[in-house]
Amino acid sequence: MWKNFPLFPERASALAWQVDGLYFLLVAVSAFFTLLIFALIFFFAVKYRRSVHPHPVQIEGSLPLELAWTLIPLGISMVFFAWGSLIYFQEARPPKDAMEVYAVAKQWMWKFEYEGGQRDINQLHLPVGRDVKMIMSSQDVIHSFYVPAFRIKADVLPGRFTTTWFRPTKAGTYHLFCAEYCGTDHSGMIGQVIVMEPAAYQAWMSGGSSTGTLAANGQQLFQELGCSTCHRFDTQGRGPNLTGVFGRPVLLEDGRTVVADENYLRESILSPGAKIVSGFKPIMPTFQGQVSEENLMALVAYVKSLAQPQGKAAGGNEAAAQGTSNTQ
Ligand code: HEC
Ligand SMILES: [Cu+2]
Repeated sequence: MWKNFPLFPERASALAWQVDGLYFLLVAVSAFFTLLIFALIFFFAVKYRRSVHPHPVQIEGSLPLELAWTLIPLGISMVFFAWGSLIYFQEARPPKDAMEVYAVAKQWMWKFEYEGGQRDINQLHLPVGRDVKMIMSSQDVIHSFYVPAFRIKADVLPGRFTTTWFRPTKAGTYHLFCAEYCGTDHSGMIGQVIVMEPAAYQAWMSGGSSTGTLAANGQQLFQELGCSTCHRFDTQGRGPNLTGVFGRPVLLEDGRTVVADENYLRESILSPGAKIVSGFKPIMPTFQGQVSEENLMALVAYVKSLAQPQGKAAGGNEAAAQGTSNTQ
């Protein structure tokens, strides 16, 4: 029945049920009050019809009534608020050990890059049961990453990273839409999310042509663009040592402290003058216009890998390692 009459998209992520639960509650409460109001209108229209009550009495002021219609809606909306925030906070905070996929949106396609360096266009391959963190940005206008089966939608903006995460729970192929009107072929900006069993996923991953992990590509760019002349790992260079920077608080020259997240790294590379690290001079040149979105993501992945214990730094092969250790 659901196949021919798809009122609801399939539920294929860990969070899908919670989103639907809240949605059903909203619909149920709205339906209840709509019916109640219509029933009461009808009831009072009959009860106080003119032939029985020719001269209605005006009633003014009633504390119990005022309290009732203030407190009951307040209580109900607080339930929505609390439940909604609970889901929102879960959705806004990716788990630490999530696998990461970088996405670049542009008119009118989706480009994906995995930690292992494999690339995909308009297709996103994922293993079932793993937490996935999407790190996304746009090359031109605002787009929006929307996978109905995961109950996930996140805007993708030019000039900064936005993130979202989910855990696919069911193998299958799901729709990916752009949910922000972005020009002539907006409606054609569609793709597929292909969720595979772990073994099939491993096979797919190792079959794809890859030119080294994302972090390794970033490391190469780090040399080519001359970052390494200032950011050294052996001695103190003209720029800070980037080991362990990611995820840590950074003290700035103006006394503020900011956490070095993906957007901080992005800004450090494109507008180095925006936040100067305490103890350093603003001598870093801007790389705005010199690095593509993809290269920027590789650089960010590389700097992030410097903050992780060895092994993860080598790239996205820890999934493969897990896969083999399970079979031993
Ligand atoms: C001319 C020397 C120089 C070059 C070249 C350079 N940087 Fe920097 N970088 C600095 C200095 C100095 C700072 C600290 C002052 C500041 O925040 O601007 C810095 C800060 C940073 C930070 C913030 C570090 C922290 O501890 O918070 C990052 C990330 C960074 N650079 C990445 C890069 C990347 C990636 C490249 C190459 C694309 C690069 N830098 C090229 C000198 C340089
Ligand atoms: Cu779009």
